[in-house]
Amino acid sequence: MQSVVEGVQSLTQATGAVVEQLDGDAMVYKACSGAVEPYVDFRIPVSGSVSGLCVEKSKLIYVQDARTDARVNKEACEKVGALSMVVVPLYRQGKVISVLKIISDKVEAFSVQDVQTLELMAGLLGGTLGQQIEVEARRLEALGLQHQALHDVLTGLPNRQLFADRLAQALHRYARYEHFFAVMYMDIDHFKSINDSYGHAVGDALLKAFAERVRKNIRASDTFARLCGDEFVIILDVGAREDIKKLANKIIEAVRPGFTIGAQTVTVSTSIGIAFACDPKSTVDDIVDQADEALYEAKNLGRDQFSIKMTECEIAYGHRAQSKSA
Ligand code: GH3
Ligand code: MG
Repeated sequence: MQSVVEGVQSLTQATGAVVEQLDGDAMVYKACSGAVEPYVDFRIPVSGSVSGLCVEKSKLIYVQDARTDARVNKEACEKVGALSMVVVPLYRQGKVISVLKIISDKVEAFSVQDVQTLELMAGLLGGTLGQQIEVEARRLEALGLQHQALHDVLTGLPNRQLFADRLAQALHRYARYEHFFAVMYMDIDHFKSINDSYGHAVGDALLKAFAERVRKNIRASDTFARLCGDEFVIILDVGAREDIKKLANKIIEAVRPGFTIGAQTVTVSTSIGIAFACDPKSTVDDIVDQADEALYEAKNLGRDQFSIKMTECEIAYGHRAQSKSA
């Protein structure tokens, strides 16, 4: 598509060219060159635009002076600097869902030859362009569906399935390269009472705000997921064991100040259980169970704190980290 708009611009007097696609009640700039290059994804309402009219009437439209032509969307023309334009329909299986348009920053810029060139290109390429647009739309739809399947709707974080996949990858890296990592399992303290006191909607808003606050305290390269309810996990690359303790404290402290939700200020704390990757033969479930056990301990110790799952490997790792930093 990009080479078509660039080609048609260079073969005519155009200062810019664009392929627009019908999307609901808007025409969307899908491929742009020259003066309109910065406007990919720009949307203009179908009604009151020349491109919309071109789709509706399935015929070429030549606007000689955008300032005085009642068919154009004046605001959009000013934005992209179009004073004259020619728009042709692109046919795909007998239907018009997209257009090819050339624009100029001068009035009456286009010759009969320009118009013929544009029609010729549209005739030759219309079907192919339409097909490309459909393929692209399907690809984006598939990506959207895939994203939906692997992310939590409320917070937008990776869900349990994506977390398990990332944890399995982390375990492979650990087994192969001794690439150390830890899992932090966190659960909001007494979250049920928030739902009970303020209602489920406030509970939902709190979960979102909680996730956002935690996210600000970790690296983009860490996997931060919501497992279910008020349970969240982080897979972290670990430098030194002390780093993990510092980070756990940082998160616990970041959560303590109240969250403003509508007219309410809601205060919560969180408990954290930490497990280190220790055994190359560990499974995803082993690590999660260990972090969950540590979380249980943090809850039993009075909440609002973290606990680390002590295993032989973890102790060995602690020594290793100490000797590294010594
Ligand atoms: P604890 O300190 O032991 O963690 O106590 P808790 O009250 O937080 O207990 P627990 O973690 O077991 O309870 C989580 C509650 O979260 C239970 C459920 O009603 C609520 N919940 C689960 N999913 C959602 C959700 O999507 N939105 C809201 N608002 N509440 C949820
Ligand atoms: Mg809880």
